[in-house]
Amino acid sequence: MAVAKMKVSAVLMMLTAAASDPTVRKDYRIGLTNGYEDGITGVHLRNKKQQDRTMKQFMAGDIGPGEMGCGIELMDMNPVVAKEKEDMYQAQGFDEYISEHLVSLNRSLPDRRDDWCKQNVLVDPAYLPSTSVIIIFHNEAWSTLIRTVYSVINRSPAHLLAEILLVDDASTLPHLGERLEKMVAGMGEKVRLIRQPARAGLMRTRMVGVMESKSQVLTFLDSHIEATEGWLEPLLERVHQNPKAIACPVIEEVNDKTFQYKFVTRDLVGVFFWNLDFGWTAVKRPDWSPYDTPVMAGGLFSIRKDWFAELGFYDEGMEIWGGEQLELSFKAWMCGGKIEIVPCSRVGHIFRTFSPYKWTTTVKLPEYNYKRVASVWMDHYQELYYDRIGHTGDRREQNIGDYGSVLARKELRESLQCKDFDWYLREQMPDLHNGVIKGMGEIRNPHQGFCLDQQDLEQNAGLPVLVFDCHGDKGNQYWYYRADGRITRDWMCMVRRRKGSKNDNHVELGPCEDPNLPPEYMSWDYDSKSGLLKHRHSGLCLKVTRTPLKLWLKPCRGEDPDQRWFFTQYEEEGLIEKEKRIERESIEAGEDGEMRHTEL
Ligand SMILES: [Mn+2]
Repeated sequence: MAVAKMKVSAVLMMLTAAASDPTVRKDYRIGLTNGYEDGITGVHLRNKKQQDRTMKQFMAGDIGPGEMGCGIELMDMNPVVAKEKEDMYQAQGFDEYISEHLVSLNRSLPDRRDDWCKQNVLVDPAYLPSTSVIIIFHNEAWSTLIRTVYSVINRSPAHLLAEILLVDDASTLPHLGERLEKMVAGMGEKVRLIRQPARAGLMRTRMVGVMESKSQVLTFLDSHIEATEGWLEPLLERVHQNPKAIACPVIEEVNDKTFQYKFVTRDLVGVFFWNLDFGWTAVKRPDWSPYDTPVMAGGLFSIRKDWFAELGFYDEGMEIWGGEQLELSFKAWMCGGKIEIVPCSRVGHIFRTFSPYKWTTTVKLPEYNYKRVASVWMDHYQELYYDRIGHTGDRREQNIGDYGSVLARKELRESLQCKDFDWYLREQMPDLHNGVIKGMGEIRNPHQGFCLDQQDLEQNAGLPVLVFDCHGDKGNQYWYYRADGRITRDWMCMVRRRKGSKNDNHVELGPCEDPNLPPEYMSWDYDSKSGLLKHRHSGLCLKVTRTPLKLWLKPCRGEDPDQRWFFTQYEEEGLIEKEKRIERESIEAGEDGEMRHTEL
């Protein structure tokens, strides 16, 4: 008896010892993280303090790692486990090891709603319509997929969640076979798994979900998200109030390395550039009320099914991924609807730094899809996109290439009697609309055969604008000259070297608007005859030298061949403005203006 008692107490001691330091595990030590920028306020600060407290609870051994959205870092790892972790990262594009082994599938998250949200409920949730949640996936990790589904079930009022449709786009990973079927079978009647026999891509796979759905309102989600408390009601309220609204939650970040749920503390709208890439830009909002966005990110939104049908659903002529959110955004606005960001609805999403997916398709993505969007919806402005692809100097048709038939999509647009793209730009993206483009393409000095060159990144502000041999591949040698005198890429402008700059070039990359500098400082006067490019503020002209290979601002000399610069395309009245004028004149001359959508 005495021996047995001793054994029991020894085991208890060991348990106590292990529990005394919750950061120590067999193969590593656990550290928690919850970093944010300084000066956050309001609910963001409140939620950060919650995360701080949760970290203390973890240290006390009261709670698991990752709770309340805390991030996790592993230290002093056993090298074998470290290798396994790295392999899992490479396979998924996020730290699946941490997700699988350390973060609960049911973890807690802060309530992200500002008090405003609770005081401004316009429709009693009892009277809101229910929704079908459609989640498509292809080779998603187990833990992130299940956590997605659990977060939706746990944080949606039961009467508003009609069903969750999991549509598998021909996954090949073993855990998504029978194991997933058993798991879903145990989730109750509301969760259904639908299989695609062959890889069909995002648009067609989502459409399978749409056709199978039973609710009037559809809600699309990615397969690696975490919904927070109260995420669904404000989305449904918006589509209930305006049947032609598309309502998007604020997409917060589930960090791909630590799985920290990170708060988005600024108000953002979705925008696009002439290469049709999507981006976010900050706006000032007085409160947490819904606000318009020109385009949406595309992964997460609610829409009424009848409105989606009227808009022709997705363009099923598109391949695999990319551009579908632009198409939906353009037509929603142009055909009488709207797109809104709903700050009271917050959903975390894992942003991958690379895509681990492989697909076989004969077309180049996302360009193939972008061309379909451009040709159907962008009227004259499609030329701005076409000019971004292919090779400088090649024929337009050769640069555009094939993008399938868009006849049915053009008929759809005609039948909906939509407004034109110029209206959309003016109303929704006035900066892009006002940024009349006079020159585009290379900025070439023919004497040296050099082109202006620099990578268009915000963090490149202060780097010299470079000159290299013209390569014709567009990219970093693709520029615009705007009617407001700016020489710009999509984000950044060429400006005179600013005070305190470290580069010894006379021109550098800088912001196109700088509250500390007069606009002339960022502006240039261009004479398309002489090729002189004169800095408006200093009156000096852009000059290149071969040795040293460098750009200067020098007194203007029309006879100096090293001061001559030419754009690949240039129109004094504006490139698109010229197209618009020609069309106007041909309509006035009695030609059939209705032809324009089908003729382009
Ligand atoms: Mn995603």
